[in-house]
Amino acid sequence: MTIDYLALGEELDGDEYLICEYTVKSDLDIVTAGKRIAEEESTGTWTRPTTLSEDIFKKYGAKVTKAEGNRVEIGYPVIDFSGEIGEIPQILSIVAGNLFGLDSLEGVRLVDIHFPQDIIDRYPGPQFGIEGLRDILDRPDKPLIGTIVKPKIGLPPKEFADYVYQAGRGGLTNSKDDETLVDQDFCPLQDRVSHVSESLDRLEEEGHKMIHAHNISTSGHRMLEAADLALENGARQLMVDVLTVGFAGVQALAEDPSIKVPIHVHRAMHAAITKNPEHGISMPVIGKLVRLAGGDALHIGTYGIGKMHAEVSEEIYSREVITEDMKGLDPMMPVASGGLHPGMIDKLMEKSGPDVQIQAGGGVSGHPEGVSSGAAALRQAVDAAYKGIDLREYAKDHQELRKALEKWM
Ligand code: CAP
Ligand code: MG
Repeated sequence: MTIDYLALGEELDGDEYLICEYTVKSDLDIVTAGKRIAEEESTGTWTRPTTLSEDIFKKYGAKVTKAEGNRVEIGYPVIDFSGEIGEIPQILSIVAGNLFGLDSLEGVRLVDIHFPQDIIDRYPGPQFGIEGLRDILDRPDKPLIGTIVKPKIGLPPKEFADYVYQAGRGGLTNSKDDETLVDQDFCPLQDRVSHVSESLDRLEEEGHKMIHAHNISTSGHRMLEAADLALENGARQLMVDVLTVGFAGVQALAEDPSIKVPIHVHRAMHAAITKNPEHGISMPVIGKLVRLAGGDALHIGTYGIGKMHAEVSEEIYSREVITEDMKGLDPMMPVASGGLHPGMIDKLMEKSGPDVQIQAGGGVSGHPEGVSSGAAALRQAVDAAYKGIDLREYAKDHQELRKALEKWM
């Protein structure tokens, strides 16, 4: 048997192979480019090792099963991901490793990944997900409505917690720390959590359920300590920036038996690897990995409506891959956030559907009448869109929404 990574047209067993789809930009022909990736990421290197036996290749070598246009499909034997210790970091070192740096490939983008059941079964998946969040908030079918406390940094704990209380008074179900706030001197985590917990308790006494996600993004062992500290002080939800703490960081929290609250997953830094259409990793791939690792809610964009760059078809696919059946993993709550204000909510919900956590930071805190009215305006916009009522029509007898539309439309 010769050692050849090409297996064009071969139908691989999805339980025996982890299958990846890449797009490639290269002077090499697409078949050769596919072989280079399969070789580099399994049993080969730039030259054939004399130590590579046919037996090793047969057992562990990757296979190029499709190579057409600018797209290749590569199957990696599931045994290449065996063992207890490697987990997601080791998966990524294969499917998203050296290949990105190969000089012969000007651009490579990992656009999709299909996990065998054997791999999926090793991961915690969402501990709460869509259903769990809805149960906690007693909100069976409408979108969750959230805000990000603004300014991103600078508010001391008491004022920060008052923002949360005002947002709850306006009817929001969720709030969160911004991705850049963790434990800075002006708003230490412990103080922030205990003050916010008082606000949430007060809202609950007034009959309103709301949760707030506290950002505990830090180094591995410190993150578990930070989680303990937050939970001891009344945190109802934790948040991490997955690209800065790593998928393994999300998994560590999801697998910690002492953590019995949902994990909100922000994606700060994602655009460094998702934005370039010719190189990097797609957001749907990141979404599948976060779902495996155990995130409960994940930012996936605003379908081109808010302030962030969007490939709408890819964002729709992101929503699909984190909510549809994934061999026994619960669905994750898609989070739509970034540059949103109440006047955009009807168009957003046309794309998102009702299983969404809609968030606005500036779109709440920038309301002319302040946070509570900004929150009420966002809630009113969601109510109107959910009932299929035109926002301007609804605004006629909802003055907070009217003021928001006057300012931003
Ligand atoms: C939104 C936000 C979020 C973005 C991240 C911000 O604030 O808090 O981090 O949603 O983008 O800092 O920009 P605004 P994405 O509502 O004031 O824009 O969700 O695309 O990852
Ligand atoms: Mg933010």
